[in-house]
Amino acid sequence: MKNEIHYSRILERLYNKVQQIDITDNDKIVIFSDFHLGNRGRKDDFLHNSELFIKVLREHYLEKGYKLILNGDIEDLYRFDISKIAESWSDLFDLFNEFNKKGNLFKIIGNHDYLLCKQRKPEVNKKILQGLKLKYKDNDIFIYHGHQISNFIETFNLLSLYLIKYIVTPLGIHNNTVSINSIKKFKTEIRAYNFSARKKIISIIGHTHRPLFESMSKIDALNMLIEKYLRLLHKTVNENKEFIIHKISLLRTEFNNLRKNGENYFLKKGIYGDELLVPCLFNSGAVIGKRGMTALEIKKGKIYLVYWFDSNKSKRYLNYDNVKSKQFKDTQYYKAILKKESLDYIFNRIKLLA
Ligand SMILES: [Mn+2]
Repeated sequence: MKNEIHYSRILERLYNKVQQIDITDNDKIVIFSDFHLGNRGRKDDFLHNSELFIKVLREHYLEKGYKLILNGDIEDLYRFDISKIAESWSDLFDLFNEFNKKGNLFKIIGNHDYLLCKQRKPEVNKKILQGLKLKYKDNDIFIYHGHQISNFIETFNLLSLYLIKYIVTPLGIHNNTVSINSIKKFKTEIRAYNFSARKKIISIIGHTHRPLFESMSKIDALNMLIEKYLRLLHKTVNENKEFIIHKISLLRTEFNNLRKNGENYFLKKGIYGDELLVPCLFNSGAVIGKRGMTALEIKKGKIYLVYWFDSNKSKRYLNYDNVKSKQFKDTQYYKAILKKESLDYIFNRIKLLA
Protein backbone atom coordinates (compact mmCIF):
# COMPACT_ATOMS: atom_id res chain seq x y z
CA MET A 1 0.00 0.00 0.00
CA LYS A 2 2.87 2.33 0.91
CA ASN A 3 4.35 1.54 -2.47
CA GLU A 4 1.12 2.43 -4.24
CA ILE A 5 1.05 5.85 -2.58
CA HIS A 6 4.62 6.35 -3.73
CA TYR A 7 3.69 5.62 -7.35
CA SER A 8 0.62 7.80 -7.29
CA ARG A 9 2.79 10.69 -6.00
CA ILE A 10 5.22 10.13 -8.88
CA LEU A 11 2.34 10.38 -11.32
CA GLU A 12 0.91 13.45 -9.60
CA ARG A 13 4.24 15.26 -9.93
CA LEU A 14 4.62 14.22 -13.56
CA TYR A 15 1.06 15.25 -14.36
CA ASN A 16 1.61 18.70 -12.86
CA LYS A 17 4.89 19.44 -14.58
CA VAL A 18 4.44 18.23 -18.17
CA GLN A 19 3.79 20.56 -21.09
CA GLN A 20 0.19 21.04 -22.13
CA ILE A 21 -1.13 21.68 -25.63
CA ASP A 22 -4.69 22.46 -26.63
CA ILE A 23 -6.21 20.32 -29.33
CA THR A 24 -9.41 20.72 -31.33
CA ASP A 25 -11.35 18.53 -33.72
CA ASN A 26 -9.17 19.88 -36.52
CA ASP A 27 -6.00 18.33 -35.13
CA LYS A 28 -4.76 14.97 -36.28
CA ILE A 29 -2.52 13.11 -33.88
CA VAL A 30 -0.73 9.77 -34.02
CA ILE A 31 0.97 8.12 -31.06
CA PHE A 32 3.63 5.44 -31.44
CA SER A 33 5.91 3.92 -28.81
CA ASP A 34 8.59 1.30 -28.30
CA PHE A 35 10.78 1.13 -31.39
CA HIS A 36 14.05 0.04 -29.73
CA LEU A 37 16.17 1.46 -32.55
CA GLY A 38 19.59 -0.15 -32.84
CA ASN A 39 22.34 -0.50 -35.43
CA ARG A 40 20.15 -1.80 -38.30
CA GLY A 41 21.68 -5.22 -37.76
CA ARG A 42 20.21 -8.60 -36.84
CA LYS A 43 19.73 -7.67 -33.19
CA ASP A 44 17.88 -4.44 -33.99
CA ASP A 45 14.27 -4.88 -32.82
CA PHE A 46 12.99 -2.17 -35.16
CA LEU A 47 14.34 -3.81 -38.31
CA HIS A 48 11.27 -6.05 -39.01
CA ASN A 49 8.84 -3.18 -39.40
CA SER A 50 11.22 -0.47 -40.52
CA GLU A 51 10.17 -0.39 -44.18
CA LEU A 52 6.50 -0.40 -43.30
CA PHE A 53 6.97 2.25 -40.62
CA ILE A 54 9.06 4.65 -42.67
CA LYS A 55 6.76 4.43 -45.68
CA VAL A 56 3.60 4.97 -43.65
CA LEU A 57 5.13 7.78 -41.61
CA ARG A 58 6.28 9.69 -44.69
CA GLU A 59 3.48 9.01 -47.14
CA HIS A 60 0.59 8.95 -44.72
CA TYR A 61 1.11 10.77 -41.43
CA LEU A 62 3.54 13.45 -42.65
CA GLU A 63 1.63 14.10 -45.88
CA LYS A 64 -1.68 14.41 -44.05
CA GLY A 65 -0.31 16.87 -41.49
CA TYR A 66 -0.45 14.72 -38.37
CA LYS A 67 1.24 15.67 -35.11
CA LEU A 68 3.63 12.85 -34.20
CA ILE A 69 3.89 11.78 -30.57
CA LEU A 70 6.71 9.32 -29.87
CA ASN A 71 5.93 7.92 -26.46
CA GLY A 72 9.25 6.52 -25.29
CA ASP A 73 11.75 3.72 -25.88
CA ILE A 74 12.51 5.05 -29.36
CA GLU A 75 16.27 4.49 -29.16
CA ASP A 76 17.56 1.40 -27.40
CA LEU A 77 20.43 2.86 -25.42
CA TYR A 78 20.62 -0.26 -23.27
CA ARG A 79 22.32 -1.98 -26.15
CA PHE A 80 23.55 0.68 -28.59
CA ASP A 81 25.24 4.09 -28.59
CA ILE A 82 23.20 7.09 -29.63
CA SER A 83 25.74 8.04 -32.33
CA LYS A 84 25.56 4.57 -33.84
CA ILE A 85 21.75 4.60 -33.77
CA ALA A 86 21.50 8.09 -35.30
CA GLU A 87 23.92 7.14 -38.04
CA SER A 88 22.22 3.79 -38.80
CA TRP A 89 18.74 5.31 -38.93
CA SER A 90 19.56 8.71 -40.40
CA ASP A 91 16.66 8.37 -42.87
CA LEU A 92 14.24 7.94 -39.97
CA PHE A 93 15.72 10.82 -37.96
CA ASP A 94 15.46 13.05 -41.07
CA LEU A 95 11.80 12.15 -41.21
CA PHE A 96 11.29 12.96 -37.51
CA ASN A 97 12.94 16.29 -38.30
CA GLU A 98 10.33 17.02 -40.97
CA PHE A 99 7.66 16.81 -38.27
CA ASN A 100 9.87 18.85 -35.94
CA LYS A 101 10.25 21.69 -38.45
CA LYS A 102 6.48 22.06 -38.59
CA GLY A 103 6.26 22.02 -34.79
CA ASN A 104 4.54 18.64 -35.04
CA LEU A 105 6.99 16.44 -33.14
CA PHE A 106 6.62 15.54 -29.47
CA LYS A 107 9.26 13.09 -28.33
CA ILE A 108 8.76 11.62 -24.86
CA ILE A 109 11.34 9.71 -22.88
CA GLY A 110 11.18 6.05 -21.83
CA ASN A 111 13.56 3.78 -19.95
CA HIS A 112 15.48 2.44 -22.96
CA ASP A 113 16.25 5.99 -24.08
CA TYR A 114 16.46 7.55 -20.63
CA LEU A 115 20.09 8.60 -21.10
CA LEU A 116 18.86 11.16 -23.67
CA CYS A 117 18.21 13.35 -20.63
CA LYS A 118 21.97 13.77 -20.51
CA GLN A 119 23.11 13.52 -24.12
CA ARG A 120 20.56 15.50 -26.09
CA LYS A 121 21.43 14.45 -29.60
CA PRO A 122 20.65 14.25 -32.46
CA GLU A 123 18.57 17.37 -33.20
CA VAL A 124 15.17 15.80 -32.44
CA ASN A 125 16.29 15.00 -28.90
CA LYS A 126 17.15 18.60 -28.02
CA LYS A 127 13.83 19.06 -26.27
CA ILE A 128 12.96 15.60 -25.09
CA LEU A 129 9.81 15.57 -22.92
CA GLN A 130 8.96 13.67 -19.73
CA GLY A 131 5.34 13.50 -20.82
CA LEU A 132 2.60 15.58 -22.42
CA LYS A 133 -0.96 16.70 -21.73
CA LEU A 134 -3.46 17.25 -24.50
CA LYS A 135 -6.31 19.52 -23.50
CA TYR A 136 -9.45 18.55 -25.41
CA LYS A 137 -12.39 20.82 -24.56
CA ASP A 138 -12.29 20.70 -20.73
CA ASN A 139 -10.66 17.30 -20.56
CA ASP A 140 -7.12 16.02 -20.20
CA ILE A 141 -5.34 13.32 -22.13
CA PHE A 142 -2.16 12.52 -20.19
CA ILE A 143 0.61 10.82 -22.18
CA TYR A 144 3.74 9.27 -20.68
CA HIS A 145 5.81 6.16 -21.26
CA GLY A 146 4.98 4.22 -18.09
CA HIS A 147 8.37 3.11 -16.74
CA GLN A 148 7.91 5.69 -13.97
CA ILE A 149 5.42 3.39 -12.30
CA SER A 150 7.00 0.05 -13.01
CA ASN A 151 9.34 -1.28 -10.37
CA PHE A 152 11.68 -3.34 -12.50
CA ILE A 153 14.97 -3.00 -10.73
CA GLU A 154 16.70 -2.71 -14.07
CA THR A 155 14.74 0.34 -15.15
CA PHE A 156 17.29 2.83 -13.93
CA ASN A 157 19.96 0.63 -12.56
CA LEU A 158 23.24 1.40 -14.28
CA LEU A 159 24.75 -1.90 -13.31
CA SER A 160 22.07 -3.74 -15.21
CA LEU A 161 22.51 -1.35 -18.17
CA TYR A 162 26.10 -2.49 -18.15
CA LEU A 163 25.10 -6.15 -17.90
CA ILE A 164 22.67 -5.93 -20.78
CA LYS A 165 25.12 -4.09 -22.97
CA TYR A 166 28.23 -6.13 -22.38
CA ILE A 167 27.20 -9.52 -21.12
CA VAL A 168 23.65 -10.42 -22.07
CA THR A 169 23.64 -9.13 -25.65
CA PRO A 170 26.94 -10.64 -26.83
CA LEU A 171 25.82 -14.04 -25.52
CA GLY A 172 22.74 -13.76 -27.66
CA ILE A 173 20.32 -13.87 -24.74
CA HIS A 174 17.21 -12.06 -25.76
CA ASN A 175 16.73 -8.75 -24.03
CA ASN A 176 13.17 -8.75 -22.83
CA THR A 177 13.41 -6.32 -19.97
CA VAL A 178 9.95 -4.99 -20.63
CA SER A 179 7.80 -7.93 -21.48
CA ILE A 180 9.05 -9.83 -18.45
CA ASN A 181 5.77 -11.18 -17.21
CA SER A 182 2.13 -10.43 -16.99
CA ILE A 183 2.13 -9.67 -13.27
CA LYS A 184 4.60 -6.83 -13.76
CA LYS A 185 2.71 -5.53 -16.77
CA PHE A 186 -0.47 -5.65 -14.78
CA LYS A 187 1.03 -3.70 -11.89
CA THR A 188 2.13 -0.92 -14.22
CA GLU A 189 -1.28 -0.86 -15.88
CA ILE A 190 -3.25 -0.87 -12.65
CA ARG A 191 -1.23 2.07 -11.25
CA ALA A 192 -1.81 4.07 -14.43
CA TYR A 193 -5.47 3.04 -14.38
CA ASN A 194 -6.05 4.02 -10.73
CA PHE A 195 -4.47 7.43 -11.20
CA SER A 196 -6.41 8.07 -14.39
CA ALA A 197 -9.76 7.01 -12.93
CA ARG A 198 -9.19 9.15 -9.83
CA LYS A 199 -8.32 12.20 -11.97
CA LYS A 200 -11.16 11.44 -14.41
CA ILE A 201 -8.79 11.77 -17.35
CA ILE A 202 -7.65 9.63 -20.24
CA SER A 203 -4.11 8.28 -19.84
CA ILE A 204 -2.02 6.89 -22.66
CA ILE A 205 1.05 4.80 -21.92
CA GLY A 206 3.47 2.49 -23.78
CA HIS A 207 6.20 0.39 -22.15
CA THR A 208 4.32 -2.91 -21.68
CA HIS A 209 3.93 -3.41 -25.46
CA ARG A 210 0.34 -4.42 -24.84
CA PRO A 211 -2.30 -2.36 -26.67
CA LEU A 212 -5.15 -1.17 -24.46
CA PHE A 213 -8.32 0.64 -25.48
CA GLU A 214 -10.80 1.91 -22.90
CA SER A 215 -8.84 -0.03 -20.24
CA MET A 216 -9.39 -3.26 -22.13
CA SER A 217 -6.86 -5.57 -23.67
CA LYS A 218 -7.66 -7.88 -26.54
CA ILE A 219 -8.54 -10.71 -24.18
CA ASP A 220 -11.00 -8.48 -22.32
CA ALA A 221 -12.60 -7.41 -25.59
CA LEU A 222 -12.90 -11.06 -26.69
CA ASN A 223 -14.51 -11.89 -23.39
CA MET A 224 -17.17 -9.24 -23.94
CA LEU A 225 -17.73 -10.31 -27.53
CA ILE A 226 -18.31 -13.91 -26.44
CA GLU A 227 -20.87 -12.68 -23.90
CA LYS A 228 -22.59 -10.68 -26.61
CA TYR A 229 -22.86 -13.68 -28.94
CA LEU A 230 -24.12 -15.87 -26.09
CA ARG A 231 -26.91 -13.42 -25.40
CA LEU A 232 -27.67 -13.25 -29.12
CA LEU A 233 -27.76 -17.03 -29.34
CA HIS A 234 -30.26 -17.16 -26.53
CA LYS A 235 -32.62 -14.89 -28.48
CA THR A 236 -32.12 -16.63 -31.84
CA VAL A 237 -34.57 -19.28 -32.96
CA ASN A 238 -33.84 -20.02 -36.60
CA GLU A 239 -30.98 -21.43 -38.67
CA ASN A 240 -28.73 -18.50 -37.59
CA LYS A 241 -28.12 -20.48 -34.40
CA GLU A 242 -25.52 -22.66 -36.15
CA PHE A 243 -23.71 -19.60 -37.37
CA ILE A 244 -23.54 -18.03 -33.90
CA ILE A 245 -22.36 -21.29 -32.33
CA HIS A 246 -19.59 -21.42 -34.90
CA LYS A 247 -18.60 -17.82 -34.11
CA ILE A 248 -18.46 -18.54 -30.39
CA SER A 249 -16.25 -21.53 -30.95
CA LEU A 250 -13.82 -19.45 -33.07
CA LEU A 251 -13.69 -16.74 -30.41
CA ARG A 252 -13.16 -19.34 -27.69
CA THR A 253 -10.19 -20.77 -29.57
CA GLU A 254 -8.69 -17.31 -29.93
CA PHE A 255 -9.34 -16.56 -26.27
CA ASN A 256 -7.69 -19.81 -25.14
CA ASN A 257 -4.68 -19.21 -27.38
CA LEU A 258 -4.14 -15.79 -25.82
CA ARG A 259 -4.42 -17.28 -22.35
CA LYS A 260 -1.91 -19.97 -23.21
CA ASN A 261 0.55 -17.28 -24.29
CA GLY A 262 0.35 -15.69 -20.87
CA GLU A 263 -2.09 -12.97 -21.83
CA ASN A 264 -4.13 -13.65 -18.75
CA TYR A 265 -4.40 -10.37 -16.97
CA PHE A 266 -6.35 -9.07 -14.08
CA LEU A 267 -7.81 -5.91 -15.51
CA LYS A 268 -10.70 -7.98 -16.75
CA LYS A 269 -11.68 -8.45 -13.13
CA GLY A 270 -13.08 -4.97 -13.56
CA ILE A 271 -15.65 -6.25 -15.98
CA TYR A 272 -16.76 -9.34 -14.13
CA GLY A 273 -15.76 -8.38 -10.63
CA ASP A 274 -17.44 -6.05 -8.21
CA GLU A 275 -16.13 -2.82 -9.70
CA LEU A 276 -17.18 -1.03 -12.86
CA LEU A 277 -14.43 -0.72 -15.42
CA VAL A 278 -13.60 2.92 -16.17
CA PRO A 279 -12.58 3.35 -19.84
CA CYS A 280 -9.68 5.66 -18.95
CA LEU A 281 -6.51 3.76 -19.88
CA PHE A 282 -5.03 3.38 -23.36
CA ASN A 283 -1.76 1.95 -24.61
CA SER A 284 -0.36 2.37 -28.12
CA GLY A 285 1.22 -1.10 -28.03
CA ALA A 286 4.53 -1.19 -29.88
CA VAL A 287 6.15 -0.54 -33.24
CA ILE A 288 8.29 -3.63 -32.85
CA GLY A 289 6.24 -6.69 -33.61
CA LYS A 290 6.55 -9.76 -35.75
CA ARG A 291 3.96 -8.94 -38.37
CA GLY A 292 2.89 -5.37 -37.85
CA MET A 293 2.62 -2.42 -35.52
CA THR A 294 -0.07 -0.71 -33.48
CA ALA A 295 -0.73 2.99 -32.90
CA LEU A 296 -3.34 5.28 -31.40
CA GLU A 297 -4.80 8.07 -33.51
CA ILE A 298 -6.86 11.05 -32.41
CA LYS A 299 -8.79 13.02 -35.01
CA LYS A 300 -12.16 14.74 -35.43
CA GLY A 301 -13.07 14.10 -31.80
CA LYS A 302 -12.46 10.36 -32.01
CA ILE A 303 -9.74 8.01 -30.79
CA TYR A 304 -8.68 4.94 -32.77
CA LEU A 305 -6.54 1.89 -32.14
CA VAL A 306 -5.02 0.97 -35.50
CA TYR A 307 -2.86 -1.88 -36.70
CA TRP A 308 -0.57 -1.53 -39.72
CA PHE A 309 0.59 -4.78 -41.24
CA ASP A 310 2.30 -6.35 -44.21
CA SER A 311 -0.08 -8.70 -46.05
CA ASN A 312 2.91 -10.72 -47.27
CA LYS A 313 3.64 -11.61 -43.66
CA SER A 314 0.12 -11.96 -42.24
CA LYS A 315 -3.37 -12.03 -43.72
CA ARG A 316 -5.14 -12.40 -40.38
CA TYR A 317 -6.84 -9.05 -40.30
CA LEU A 318 -7.87 -9.08 -43.96
CA ASN A 319 -10.99 -11.09 -43.18
CA TYR A 320 -11.43 -10.45 -39.51
CA ASP A 321 -14.82 -9.94 -37.89
CA ASN A 322 -15.79 -6.37 -37.06
CA VAL A 323 -12.43 -5.06 -38.29
CA LYS A 324 -12.08 -2.93 -41.40
CA SER A 325 -8.78 -3.22 -43.25
CA LYS A 326 -7.77 -0.78 -45.94
CA GLN A 327 -4.95 -1.21 -48.43
CA PHE A 328 -2.34 1.54 -48.31
CA LYS A 329 -1.96 2.97 -51.82
CA ASP A 330 -0.97 0.08 -54.11
CA THR A 331 1.39 -1.53 -51.61
CA GLN A 332 1.22 -4.82 -49.70
CA TYR A 333 0.59 -2.78 -46.57
CA TYR A 334 -2.78 -2.50 -44.86
CA LYS A 335 -4.26 -0.51 -42.03
CA ALA A 336 -6.86 -2.18 -39.79
CA ILE A 337 -9.03 -0.15 -37.45
CA LEU A 338 -9.25 -2.36 -34.36
CA LYS A 339 -11.18 0.08 -32.16
CA LYS A 340 -12.81 3.48 -32.54
CA GLU A 341 -14.74 5.69 -30.11
CA SER A 342 -15.77 9.30 -29.61
CA LEU A 343 -13.76 11.23 -27.00
CA ASP A 344 -16.85 12.99 -25.64
CA TYR A 345 -18.54 9.64 -25.09
CA ILE A 346 -15.47 8.21 -23.34
CA PHE A 347 -15.09 11.26 -21.06
CA ASN A 348 -18.78 11.12 -20.16
CA ARG A 349 -18.45 7.49 -19.14
CA ILE A 350 -15.26 8.19 -17.18
CA LYS A 351 -17.04 10.92 -15.24
CA LEU A 352 -20.10 8.80 -14.51
CA LEU A 353 -18.26 5.60 -13.63
CA ALA A 354 -15.16 6.76 -11.76
MN1 LIG B 1 9.84 0.94 -21.67
